[in-house]
Amino acid sequence: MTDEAGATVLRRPHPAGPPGLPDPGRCLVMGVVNVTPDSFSDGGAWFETDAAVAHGLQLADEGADIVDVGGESTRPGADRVGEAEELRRIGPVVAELASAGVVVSIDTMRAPVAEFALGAGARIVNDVSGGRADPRLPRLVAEAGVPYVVMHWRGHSRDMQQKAAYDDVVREVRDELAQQVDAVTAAGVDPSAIILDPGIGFAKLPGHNWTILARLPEISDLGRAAPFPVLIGASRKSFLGRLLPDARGEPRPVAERDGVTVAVSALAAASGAWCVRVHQVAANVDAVRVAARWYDAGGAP
Ligand code: PMM
Repeated sequence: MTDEAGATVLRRPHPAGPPGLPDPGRCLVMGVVNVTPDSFSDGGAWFETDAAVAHGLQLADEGADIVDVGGESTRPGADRVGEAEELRRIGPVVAELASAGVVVSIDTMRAPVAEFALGAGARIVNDVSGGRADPRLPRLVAEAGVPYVVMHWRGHSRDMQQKAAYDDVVREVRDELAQQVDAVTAAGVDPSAIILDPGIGFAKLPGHNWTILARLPEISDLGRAAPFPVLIGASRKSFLGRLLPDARGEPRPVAERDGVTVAVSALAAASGAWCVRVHQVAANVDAVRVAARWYDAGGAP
C-alpha cells in the first residue's frame, strides 16, 4: 500500500470483518469465557455452567461485541481434554448465551464441538490450530459458511514452547499463516470468512510477541487480493507479566495484568487490529474507542 507520494504506508484502519458480524466502526472487543478448571488466566472461575453463563452475559453488558466460549485450556504445557468433556462444558453455555442474543464464538479445535456449538447458535468458529488439529473442522466451517479465526499454530500446548524458534518471526508467522489459509481455502472456506490471528503466546517467546504486535500490518497483508482482518489475543499473557516485574524480579501476577492488557489493546487497535480478545471488557472497550478517535484525528501510536 502506498500514499499519494508513493511512499510505503503500513499503518491503516483495519479491514472490514466477515459479513454478518457487528461492525461498530472501531476495533471489536471479544470477551473470554473459559469453561475450564485450569486456564492460566482465570483459574477455573467460570467452570460451572451458571457462573459461565452469568459471566458471558456480564461481558456482553459491559460492551463485548463477541463472547468467545471455550472448554479446553491451551495454556503452555496443558494436556488435551476429551471430546465428550469439552462438549459437556461448552454446550449449555453456548446455547444460553446465544439464545440471550449474544454473538457467540466457539473456541475449539474439534469439528464435532464446533458443529454442536453452531447448532446451538454460535456464529463464529475460533480454531487456535487454524485448521491443523482436525482437518474436518475447515470443511465444517466451509459448509456452515461462518466466520473462521485461523490462528498461527505449530502444535499442541503440551510442547509448543519447544517450537518457539524463529530467524525472522514476522516472516515465518506470515508464511505459515499463508500456508494455513491455503489449506483451509482448499477445504472450501471462503477467504472473506477468514480472520487471521498470529497466536500471541503460542510457540512464541516474549520478544516474538512484541515484534509481532509492533508489526501487525505485515501479518494482515499476506499479499492476497485484500488484507485480512486480524484478531489479537494478548490478554493477561505471561509476556505482559514479565514486562512488569516487581522489585524482586517476580512477574506481575495474572490477576494484575488488566491494565497492561488495556494498553496493548489501544496500541493494537491503533495499528489496525480488527478485534482484541480480552478477559476484562469494559476498560478495553474504552481503549479501542480511544484508538479509533486517535486514528480518525490522524494520530499514530
Ligand atoms: N488464546 C487463548 C485461547 N484462545 N484464541 C485466539 N483466537 N487467540 C488467542 O490468542 C487465544 C485463543 C489462551 O488464552 P486464555 O486461556 O485466556 O483463553
